[in-house]
Amino acid sequence: MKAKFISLEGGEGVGKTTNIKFIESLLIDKGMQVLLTREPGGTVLAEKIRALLLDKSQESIAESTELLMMFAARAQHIKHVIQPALDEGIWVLSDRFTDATYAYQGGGRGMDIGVIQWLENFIQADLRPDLTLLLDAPIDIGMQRAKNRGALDRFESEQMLFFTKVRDAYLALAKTSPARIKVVNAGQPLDKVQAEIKIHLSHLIND
Ligand code: T5A
Repeated sequence: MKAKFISLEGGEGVGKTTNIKFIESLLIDKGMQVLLTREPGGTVLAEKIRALLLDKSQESIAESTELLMMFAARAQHIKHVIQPALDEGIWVLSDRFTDATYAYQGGGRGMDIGVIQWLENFIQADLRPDLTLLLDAPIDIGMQRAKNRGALDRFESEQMLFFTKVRDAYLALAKTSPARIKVVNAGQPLDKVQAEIKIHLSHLIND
């Protein structure tokens, strides 16, 4: 079977990191070779860009700078990690990908969607995830989980209105791409979240 590219998306603290490990173990049980990665990040240079993006102690980052840094990190990630893995038959699981740019920079920051689409086509050509699991939960649940985990980064320190726009943008994306983006109710206990994830994965594997 051709290797597939799966991304996990959602707001802060909804459980992407927790569930990506669950997905990895499900796929390994099915005999797939799996690469776990994340955005922004995934290569040495892209992880340096991530550290700059999440650091709130430096000069304020202009919105256009933030957008270009996301795509600069993504270009490295695709060239050095994602595409080579897929070419070798390795399934790729990414904790966030370009839907996060549409949700955070497009929805949250209000940046021009046309510019994001242009950058997506320029950087990715026709590379898109085969399946995107959008973990959706009320914002206060995710933020409480993130707070319990420790100090908040530059994005997590945004105001409620920002996260509302991000969540709305994600749900709008899911409506426009229902075949690729599957919404999972991440406000439930973990076993129920994982039961939903398992159903979506089995459809992908059996396709
Ligand atoms: N960004 C990223 C952009 O603005 N544009 C982009 O293009 C991209 C790619 C990256 C930041 O960059 C921004 C968005 C982000 O702000 P990140 O680390 O990927 O940051 O994102 P975070 O949302 O900050 O990731 P977190 O690690 O905080 O959250 P997760 O991974 O969603 O949550 P997780 O799995 O760590 O879980 C949080 C806690 O909740 C518990 C877990 O055990 C953990 O303690 N938990 C549950 N508890 C109860 N019930 C459940 N169902 C639970 N699921 C998890």
